[in-house]
Amino acid sequence: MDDAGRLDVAKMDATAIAELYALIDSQQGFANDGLLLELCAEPSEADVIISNVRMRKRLERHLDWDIARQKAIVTPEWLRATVEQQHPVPCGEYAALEELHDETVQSCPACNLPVCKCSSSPPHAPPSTLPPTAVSAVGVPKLTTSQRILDNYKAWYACQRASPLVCPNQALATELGILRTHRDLEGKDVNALSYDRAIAIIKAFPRELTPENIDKELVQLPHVGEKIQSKIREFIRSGVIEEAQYLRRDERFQSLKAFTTIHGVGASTARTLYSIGLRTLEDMERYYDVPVDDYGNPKLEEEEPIFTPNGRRVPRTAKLPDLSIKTALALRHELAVPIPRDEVEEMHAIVMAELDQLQPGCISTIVGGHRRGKPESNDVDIVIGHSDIQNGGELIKGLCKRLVHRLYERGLVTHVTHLSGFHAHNALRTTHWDSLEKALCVFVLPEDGQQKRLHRRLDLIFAAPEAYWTAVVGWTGSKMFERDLRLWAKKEKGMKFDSSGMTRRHDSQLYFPRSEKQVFDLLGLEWIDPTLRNVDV
Ligand code: 8GT
Ligand code: MN
Repeated sequence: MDDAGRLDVAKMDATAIAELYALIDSQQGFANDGLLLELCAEPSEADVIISNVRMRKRLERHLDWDIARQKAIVTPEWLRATVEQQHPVPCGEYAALEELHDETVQSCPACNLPVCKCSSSPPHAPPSTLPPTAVSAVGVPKLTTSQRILDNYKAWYACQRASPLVCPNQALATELGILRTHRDLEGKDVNALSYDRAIAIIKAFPRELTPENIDKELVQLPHVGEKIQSKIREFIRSGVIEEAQYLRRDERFQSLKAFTTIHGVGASTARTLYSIGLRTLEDMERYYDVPVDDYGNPKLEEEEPIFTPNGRRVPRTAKLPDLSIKTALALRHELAVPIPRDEVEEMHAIVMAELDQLQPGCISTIVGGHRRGKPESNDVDIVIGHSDIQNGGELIKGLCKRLVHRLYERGLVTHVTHLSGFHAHNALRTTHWDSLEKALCVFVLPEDGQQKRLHRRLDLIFAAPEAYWTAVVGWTGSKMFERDLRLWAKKEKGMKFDSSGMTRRHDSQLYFPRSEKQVFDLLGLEWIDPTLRNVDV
């Protein structure tokens, strides 16, 4: 929060700033009517600047006048009204400086929206042609991860450390990851977890480990026992871990690893398949009786779409096909292709446009690896909620199923594996699997000219308003970040945390966080940016 002084809005106190954060946070990923509020660190990048300063002289202490004249400069009331109405309100009435009233009107994003709020959008407009307009607000500093967190790499819990996507010792982390996967595939869970914890420490370690510094550095780090220390030393000395090199060539390791790439196949199923003699994914295709095309490639047992004479697809009425192991095998070549960021966003836009036709007012956040900054994802995870805090729970009950059926009718979803209804957050549950409405789907974008689109995995998670931000935190990951978050909540705070909610253990009181930041606040944790939650390899 170092730039607080620079931008702030001298007259705003901490509570006011916190409120603005929460307001903006509560709208993250809110793309209805083209509204997308986003904080930005540089006033020059903002469309809207929020300020309590009413005089030119004072504003100039914080902001270059030439920049100020190109922006809409409004009071915090503008943000409150915008969030309340879920639509950018005209800035003129909220101009912070009388002197800049006209400039503020000119730069007002409400007057520059692609679709006027007053007219409803045409029912068949292709969703991707209407990208949300970004409305940025400045004057409140962007949430930043503090230096204290960046320096905190020796902390016990992963949710107290900053873990970048690629760390200075990434090759070491990857090599340890092979050993971790091996322990996991062989059912040695405790051992695998030791590797997970050591890898997590390496991911947060801020400097390159070298033969010169290794002795001094290693002994100070938690979670790195002697056995793993010796593997790390071996890597730093020689550039490889011999056991990992051996495993890469080992037939059993290769087979088990290949089997578990198929959705629905865990380590123990993989071991069973190996024990009955299967070695390759082709063996597995034969075993699961996957049909093949004329060239011997696996193919889907898919019904042909039916079209009316004027080219409209006839809705399918049959029961939605299950995302079975057999289906995942038939689609394995497509599902193995990583999804670039822009395609993730395209899928999100299409899903939300369809959802808007079923239930207006929904909010959403793309979570998972995408949110942590991965350039490519293995699947797309979207948390969906409703902006109506009072009635949102009722409004989205059953919506997951309805959305998936609609997507299926449009040919956008081909398979789905898991639909579950809401259960109340259950504080006594011992496992971490949550109880929101979820659908794990296979999704395929409409054909783009001649280019056929690939089948993709899509996870939709519907959360009631009180569980929206815990779901966002819970599904942003990475896995070990989540694991330590639950452990921290339990051991250090006497709380139960999972994606479906947050309760105090002694009296089961349920909390209702209004933003992601509030989830951290309630857990007594400092903010960590999603891009610094890459605790796993
Ligand atoms: P990737 O999809 O590119 O491989 O990377 P990812 O997005 O990090 O992995 P993911 O397997 O899609 O998981 C995303 C996050 O959701 C992870 O942090 C994981 O812990 C979490 N997660 C599941 N399944 C479930 C679940 O059923 N409940 C909850 N609460 N979290 C889950 O993967
Ligand atoms: Mn994912």
